[in-house]
Amino acid sequence: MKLYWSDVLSPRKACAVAKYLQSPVEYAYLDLARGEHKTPEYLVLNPNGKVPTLVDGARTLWEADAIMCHLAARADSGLWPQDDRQIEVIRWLSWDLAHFYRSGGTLYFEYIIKQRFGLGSVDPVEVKQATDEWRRLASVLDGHLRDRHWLVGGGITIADFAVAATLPYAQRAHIPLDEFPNVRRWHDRLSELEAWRDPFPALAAAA
Ligand SMILES: N[C@@H](CCC(=O)N[C@@H](CS)C(=O)NCC(=O)O)C(=O)O
Repeated sequence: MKLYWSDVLSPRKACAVAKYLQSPVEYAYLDLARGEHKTPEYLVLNPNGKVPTLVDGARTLWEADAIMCHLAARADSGLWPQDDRQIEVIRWLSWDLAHFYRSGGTLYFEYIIKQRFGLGSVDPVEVKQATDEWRRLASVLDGHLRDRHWLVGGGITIADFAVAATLPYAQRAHIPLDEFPNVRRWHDRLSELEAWRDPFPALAAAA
């Protein structure tokens, strides 16, 4: 398997799961600043021109959540449960992509990506909107995690890897994580995993 990645948000999910599962992956770094994700060769694999992308034999997959599912299914891992919990996992993946990841991702973009790639200054209107929305969503998550260790069932699943994706950047992206103690504790628990703390192969400094 070959995993095309860069040291940014969406590939972080795929890299973390690949490291956690010790998946037999060959890593291919793409330098976004040099447009390596927009070359004709790469666009054949991923016509969106985005990272990550996984190639596993005849199968080419893009979308980080689908890649996490594939890696977990291939390893026969409970990260992608094969019973009724799967529906709960999909619920959290959907909630995340439609809502939570968007507001956290906006703050990540405003405070980290803009500066890193020279894309201009922080937009206070975007920041205010995203921060308000993030707080509203985080209170839903905080309530769910009040008496739970993980999002679904009794063990870690890809839902945890997905929903937490922006949280390692909380401080630098001005995400008010500390206001939500159950979310904070859950993320601290996740951060006990080396694969979560340090998901990227050695090469580039994480953004
Ligand atoms: N929904 C996609 C999002 C992929 C995505 O937006 N990746 C960003 C990095 S986090 C990217 O490749 N940005 C470069 C660009 O859009 O030019 C996924 O989860 O894989």
